[in-house]
Amino acid sequence: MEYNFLKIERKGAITVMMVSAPKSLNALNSAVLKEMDDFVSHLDESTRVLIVTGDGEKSFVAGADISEMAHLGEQEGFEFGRLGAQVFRKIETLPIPVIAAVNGFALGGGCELAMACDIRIASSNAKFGQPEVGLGIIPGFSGTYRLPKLVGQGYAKEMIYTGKVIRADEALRIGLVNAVYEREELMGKALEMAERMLANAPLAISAAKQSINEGYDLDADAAIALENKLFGKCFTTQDQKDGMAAFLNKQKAVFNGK
Ligand code: CO8
Repeated sequence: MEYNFLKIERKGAITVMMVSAPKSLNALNSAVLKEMDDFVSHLDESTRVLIVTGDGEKSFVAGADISEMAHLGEQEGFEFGRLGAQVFRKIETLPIPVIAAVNGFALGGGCELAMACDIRIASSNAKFGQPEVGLGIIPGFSGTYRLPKLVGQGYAKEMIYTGKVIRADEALRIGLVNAVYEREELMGKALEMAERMLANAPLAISAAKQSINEGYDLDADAAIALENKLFGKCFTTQDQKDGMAAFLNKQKAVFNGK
Protein backbone atom coordinates (compact mmCIF):
# COMPACT_ATOMS: atom_id res chain seq x y z
CA MET A 1 0.00 0.00 0.00
CA GLU A 2 1.26 3.46 -0.83
CA TYR A 3 1.16 5.89 2.07
CA ASN A 4 0.05 9.50 1.69
CA PHE A 5 -0.09 10.30 5.40
CA LEU A 6 2.76 8.28 6.86
CA LYS A 7 6.48 8.76 6.42
CA ILE A 8 8.42 5.62 7.24
CA GLU A 9 12.11 5.69 7.94
CA ARG A 10 14.34 2.71 8.67
CA LYS A 11 17.42 3.08 10.87
CA GLY A 12 18.80 -0.46 11.09
CA ALA A 13 16.48 -2.43 13.37
CA ILE A 14 14.65 0.75 14.40
CA THR A 15 11.70 1.99 12.33
CA VAL A 16 10.23 5.47 12.67
CA MET A 17 6.57 5.94 11.74
CA MET A 18 5.80 9.63 11.29
CA VAL A 19 2.19 10.76 10.97
CA SER A 20 2.16 13.41 8.26
CA ALA A 21 -0.97 15.42 7.54
CA PRO A 22 0.49 18.92 7.92
CA LYS A 23 -2.62 20.83 6.83
CA SER A 24 -4.52 19.57 9.87
CA LEU A 25 -1.66 19.29 12.37
CA ASN A 26 -1.52 15.54 11.66
CA ALA A 27 -5.17 14.93 12.58
CA LEU A 28 -6.34 11.35 12.15
CA ASN A 29 -8.97 10.83 9.48
CA SER A 30 -10.00 7.35 8.36
CA ALA A 31 -7.47 7.36 5.53
CA VAL A 32 -4.61 8.01 7.99
CA LEU A 33 -5.94 5.31 10.31
CA LYS A 34 -6.21 2.78 7.47
CA GLU A 35 -2.64 3.48 6.41
CA MET A 36 -1.50 3.06 10.02
CA ASP A 37 -3.43 -0.20 10.22
CA ASP A 38 -1.77 -1.47 7.05
CA PHE A 39 1.65 -0.41 8.28
CA VAL A 40 1.46 -2.05 11.71
CA SER A 41 -0.19 -5.17 10.27
CA HIS A 42 2.72 -5.68 7.86
CA LEU A 43 5.61 -4.47 9.98
CA ASP A 44 8.62 -6.43 8.81
CA GLU A 45 10.29 -8.82 11.21
CA SER A 46 13.64 -7.04 11.17
CA THR A 47 12.09 -4.08 13.02
CA ARG A 48 12.89 -4.52 16.69
CA VAL A 49 11.81 -1.11 18.01
CA LEU A 50 9.17 1.21 16.57
CA ILE A 51 9.19 4.97 17.19
CA VAL A 52 5.97 6.90 16.55
CA THR A 53 6.12 10.64 15.98
CA GLY A 54 4.44 13.50 14.13
CA ASP A 55 5.59 15.57 11.18
CA GLY A 56 6.55 19.21 11.69
CA GLU A 57 7.57 21.24 14.70
CA LYS A 58 4.20 21.92 16.22
CA SER A 59 2.14 18.78 16.46
CA PHE A 60 2.38 15.08 17.22
CA VAL A 61 -1.28 14.43 16.37
CA ALA A 62 -3.96 17.09 17.03
CA GLY A 63 -6.70 14.49 17.43
CA ALA A 64 -9.19 12.69 15.29
CA ASP A 65 -10.21 14.73 12.26
CA ILE A 66 -13.07 16.95 13.39
CA SER A 67 -14.09 17.82 9.84
CA GLU A 68 -14.67 14.12 9.11
CA MET A 69 -16.45 13.45 12.42
CA ALA A 70 -18.75 16.47 12.20
CA HIS A 71 -21.19 14.68 9.87
CA LEU A 72 -21.23 11.18 11.36
CA GLY A 73 -24.31 9.41 12.69
CA GLU A 74 -24.36 6.84 15.52
CA GLN A 75 -23.35 3.82 13.45
CA GLU A 76 -20.66 5.73 11.57
CA GLY A 77 -19.36 7.20 14.84
CA PHE A 78 -19.23 3.69 16.29
CA GLU A 79 -17.32 2.43 13.25
CA PHE A 80 -14.87 5.34 13.21
CA GLY A 81 -14.19 4.83 16.92
CA ARG A 82 -13.72 1.10 16.39
CA LEU A 83 -11.29 1.66 13.52
CA GLY A 84 -9.05 3.89 15.64
CA ALA A 85 -9.36 1.66 18.70
CA GLN A 86 -8.43 -1.45 16.70
CA VAL A 87 -5.38 0.17 15.12
CA PHE A 88 -4.17 1.46 18.48
CA ARG A 89 -4.70 -1.95 20.03
CA LYS A 90 -2.55 -3.47 17.28
CA ILE A 91 0.17 -0.95 18.16
CA GLU A 92 -0.16 -1.75 21.87
CA THR A 93 0.14 -5.50 21.28
CA LEU A 94 3.02 -5.47 18.78
CA PRO A 95 5.64 -7.92 20.06
CA ILE A 96 8.29 -5.16 20.04
CA PRO A 97 8.71 -1.99 22.13
CA VAL A 98 6.99 1.12 20.78
CA ILE A 99 8.20 4.57 21.83
CA ALA A 100 6.08 7.68 21.25
CA ALA A 101 8.28 10.71 20.60
CA VAL A 102 5.66 13.39 21.26
CA ASN A 103 6.86 16.45 19.41
CA GLY A 104 3.96 18.87 19.98
CA PHE A 105 0.17 18.71 20.36
CA ALA A 106 -1.08 15.31 21.51
CA LEU A 107 -4.78 16.05 21.84
CA GLY A 108 -7.73 13.68 21.78
CA GLY A 109 -6.83 10.83 19.44
CA GLY A 110 -3.22 12.08 19.53
CA CYS A 111 -2.98 11.58 23.28
CA GLU A 112 -4.69 8.22 22.79
CA LEU A 113 -2.15 7.20 20.14
CA ALA A 114 0.70 8.11 22.48
CA MET A 115 -0.92 6.11 25.28
CA ALA A 116 -1.15 3.01 23.05
CA CYS A 117 2.65 3.10 22.83
CA ASP A 118 4.74 1.44 25.54
CA ILE A 119 6.68 4.55 26.50
CA ARG A 120 6.18 8.27 25.91
CA ILE A 121 8.89 10.90 25.82
CA ALA A 122 8.05 14.49 24.89
CA SER A 123 9.54 17.72 23.67
CA SER A 124 9.22 20.72 25.96
CA ASN A 125 6.61 22.27 23.63
CA ALA A 126 4.35 19.18 23.77
CA LYS A 127 0.81 19.57 25.06
CA PHE A 128 -1.54 16.80 26.12
CA GLY A 129 -5.28 16.71 26.57
CA GLN A 130 -8.56 14.92 25.99
CA PRO A 131 -10.76 17.83 24.87
CA GLU A 132 -13.54 15.65 23.40
CA VAL A 133 -16.35 16.66 25.77
CA GLY A 134 -15.95 20.20 24.43
CA LEU A 135 -16.98 18.77 21.06
CA GLY A 136 -19.92 16.78 22.42
CA ILE A 137 -18.19 13.39 22.32
CA ILE A 138 -16.03 11.30 24.64
CA PRO A 139 -12.52 9.97 24.01
CA GLY A 140 -13.23 7.25 21.46
CA PHE A 141 -9.87 5.67 20.72
CA SER A 142 -9.61 4.00 24.15
CA GLY A 143 -8.63 7.08 26.15
CA THR A 144 -11.17 6.38 28.90
CA TYR A 145 -9.49 2.99 29.33
CA ARG A 146 -5.81 3.91 29.10
CA LEU A 147 -5.61 7.36 30.71
CA PRO A 148 -6.80 6.19 34.17
CA LYS A 149 -4.33 3.31 34.00
CA LEU A 150 -1.47 5.73 33.42
CA VAL A 151 -2.32 8.66 35.68
CA GLY A 152 -5.03 7.31 38.03
CA GLN A 153 -8.78 7.82 37.88
CA GLY A 154 -8.84 11.17 39.67
CA TYR A 155 -6.51 12.99 37.33
CA ALA A 156 -7.89 11.20 34.26
CA LYS A 157 -11.42 12.27 35.15
CA GLU A 158 -10.28 15.84 35.73
CA MET A 159 -8.57 15.91 32.32
CA ILE A 160 -11.52 14.30 30.52
CA TYR A 161 -14.33 16.25 32.25
CA THR A 162 -12.61 19.65 31.98
CA GLY A 163 -10.88 19.01 28.65
CA LYS A 164 -7.90 20.90 30.00
CA VAL A 165 -4.68 20.86 28.05
CA ILE A 166 -1.53 20.24 30.06
CA ARG A 167 2.07 21.09 29.28
CA ALA A 168 4.90 18.60 29.00
CA ASP A 169 6.23 19.35 32.51
CA GLU A 170 2.81 18.58 34.01
CA ALA A 171 2.58 15.39 31.89
CA LEU A 172 5.94 14.40 33.37
CA ARG A 173 4.78 15.15 36.91
CA ILE A 174 1.69 12.92 36.60
CA GLY A 175 3.55 10.08 34.89
CA LEU A 176 1.99 10.45 31.46
CA VAL A 177 5.47 10.82 29.96
CA ASN A 178 8.80 9.41 31.09
CA ALA A 179 11.00 12.35 30.15
CA VAL A 180 10.94 15.81 28.54
CA TYR A 181 13.65 17.12 26.22
CA GLU A 182 14.28 20.15 24.07
CA ARG A 183 12.55 19.75 20.70
CA GLU A 184 15.78 19.34 18.74
CA GLU A 185 16.96 16.62 21.14
CA LEU A 186 13.78 14.53 21.15
CA MET A 187 14.38 12.17 18.22
CA GLY A 188 18.01 11.61 19.26
CA LYS A 189 16.84 10.66 22.74
CA ALA A 190 14.20 8.30 21.33
CA LEU A 191 16.83 6.61 19.16
CA GLU A 192 19.20 6.39 22.12
CA MET A 193 16.53 4.63 24.18
CA ALA A 194 15.76 2.32 21.25
CA GLU A 195 19.47 1.47 20.88
CA ARG A 196 19.64 0.49 24.55
CA MET A 197 16.74 -1.88 23.99
CA LEU A 198 18.44 -3.34 20.92
CA ALA A 199 21.36 -4.42 23.08
CA ASN A 200 19.06 -6.80 24.97
CA ALA A 201 17.39 -10.09 24.06
CA PRO A 202 14.41 -9.41 21.75
CA LEU A 203 12.37 -12.44 22.81
CA ALA A 204 12.87 -11.56 26.47
CA ILE A 205 11.69 -7.97 25.86
CA SER A 206 8.70 -9.30 23.98
CA ALA A 207 7.84 -11.70 26.83
CA ALA A 208 8.26 -8.88 29.39
CA LYS A 209 5.89 -6.69 27.35
CA GLN A 210 3.31 -9.46 27.16
CA SER A 211 3.61 -10.14 30.88
CA ILE A 212 3.16 -6.45 31.78
CA ASN A 213 0.34 -5.78 29.31
CA GLU A 214 -1.69 -8.91 29.94
CA GLY A 215 -0.84 -9.17 33.62
CA TYR A 216 -2.11 -5.66 34.33
CA ASP A 217 -5.72 -6.64 33.72
CA LEU A 218 -5.56 -9.94 35.64
CA ASP A 219 -5.86 -10.62 39.36
CA ALA A 220 -2.62 -11.11 41.29
CA ASP A 221 -2.53 -14.92 41.14
CA ALA A 222 -3.28 -15.04 37.42
CA ALA A 223 -0.76 -12.26 36.65
CA ILE A 224 1.98 -14.01 38.63
CA ALA A 225 1.14 -17.34 36.97
CA LEU A 226 1.39 -15.68 33.55
CA GLU A 227 4.81 -14.22 34.39
CA ASN A 228 5.91 -17.61 35.68
CA LYS A 229 4.90 -19.28 32.41
CA LEU A 230 6.63 -16.67 30.27
CA PHE A 231 9.72 -16.82 32.49
CA GLY A 232 9.92 -20.57 31.99
CA LYS A 233 9.56 -20.12 28.24
CA CYS A 234 12.63 -17.88 28.17
CA PHE A 235 14.69 -20.98 28.96
CA THR A 236 13.70 -22.48 25.60
CA THR A 237 15.52 -19.66 23.77
CA GLN A 238 19.05 -19.52 22.45
CA ASP A 239 19.19 -15.92 23.68
CA GLN A 240 18.95 -17.13 27.29
CA LYS A 241 21.81 -19.58 26.71
CA ASP A 242 23.94 -16.96 24.92
CA GLY A 243 23.15 -14.22 27.47
CA MET A 244 24.06 -16.31 30.49
CA ALA A 245 27.12 -17.90 28.84
CA ALA A 246 28.39 -14.44 27.92
CA PHE A 247 27.93 -13.24 31.50
CA LEU A 248 29.76 -16.24 32.94
CA ASN A 249 32.59 -15.77 30.39
CA LYS A 250 32.74 -12.04 31.21
CA GLN A 251 31.81 -11.14 27.64
CA LYS A 252 29.17 -8.91 26.14
CA ALA A 253 26.19 -10.92 24.90
CA VAL A 254 25.17 -10.80 21.26
CA PHE A 255 21.53 -11.79 20.79
CA ASN A 256 19.93 -13.25 17.66
CA GLY A 257 16.31 -13.27 18.76
CA LYS A 258 16.14 -17.05 18.68
N1 CO8 B 1 -9.27 17.88 13.13
C1 CO8 B 1 -9.32 18.53 11.96
N2 CO8 B 1 -8.56 19.63 11.68
C2 CO8 B 1 -7.74 20.06 12.65
C3 CO8 B 1 -7.64 19.42 13.90
C4 CO8 B 1 -8.44 18.26 14.13
N3 CO8 B 1 -8.40 17.55 15.27
N4 CO8 B 1 -6.74 20.07 14.66
C5 CO8 B 1 -6.28 21.09 13.91
N5 CO8 B 1 -6.87 21.09 12.71
C6 CO8 B 1 -6.67 22.04 11.59
C7 CO8 B 1 -7.34 23.37 11.86
O1 CO8 B 1 -8.72 23.31 11.54
C8 CO8 B 1 -6.55 24.29 10.94
O2 CO8 B 1 -7.01 24.12 9.62
P1 CO8 B 1 -7.16 25.40 8.64
O3 CO8 B 1 -5.75 25.91 8.50
O4 CO8 B 1 -7.71 24.80 7.41
O5 CO8 B 1 -8.04 26.36 9.35
C9 CO8 B 1 -5.14 23.70 11.01
O6 CO8 B 1 -5.28 22.36 11.50
C10 CO8 B 1 -4.23 24.44 11.96
O7 CO8 B 1 -4.88 24.52 13.21
P2 CO8 B 1 -5.11 25.90 13.99
O8 CO8 B 1 -5.16 27.04 13.06
O9 CO8 B 1 -6.27 25.69 14.92
O10 CO8 B 1 -3.74 25.97 14.82
P3 CO8 B 1 -3.52 26.66 16.23
O11 CO8 B 1 -2.05 26.62 16.48
O12 CO8 B 1 -4.22 27.94 16.34
O13 CO8 B 1 -4.23 25.63 17.28
C11 CO8 B 1 -4.74 23.48 18.21
C12 CO8 B 1 -3.73 24.33 17.44
C13 CO8 B 1 -4.84 24.00 19.67
C14 CO8 B 1 -4.22 22.05 18.23
C15 CO8 B 1 -6.13 23.57 17.55
O14 CO8 B 1 -5.99 23.29 16.17
C16 CO8 B 1 -7.14 22.62 18.11
O15 CO8 B 1 -7.71 22.87 19.16
N6 CO8 B 1 -7.39 21.51 17.39
C17 CO8 B 1 -8.39 20.55 17.78
C18 CO8 B 1 -7.89 19.72 18.94
C19 CO8 B 1 -8.94 18.75 19.38
O16 CO8 B 1 -10.01 19.10 19.84
N7 CO8 B 1 -8.61 17.45 19.26
C20 CO8 B 1 -9.50 16.40 19.65
C21 CO8 B 1 -10.35 16.00 18.52
S1 CO8 B 1 -11.57 14.83 19.01
C22 CO8 B 1 -10.76 13.38 19.09
O17 CO8 B 1 -9.59 13.28 18.87
C23 CO8 B 1 -11.60 12.20 19.41
C24 CO8 B 1 -10.87 10.89 19.29
C25 CO8 B 1 -11.81 9.75 19.33
C26 CO8 B 1 -12.74 9.78 18.19
C27 CO8 B 1 -13.76 8.73 18.23
C28 CO8 B 1 -14.67 8.88 17.05
C29 CO8 B 1 -15.99 8.30 17.19
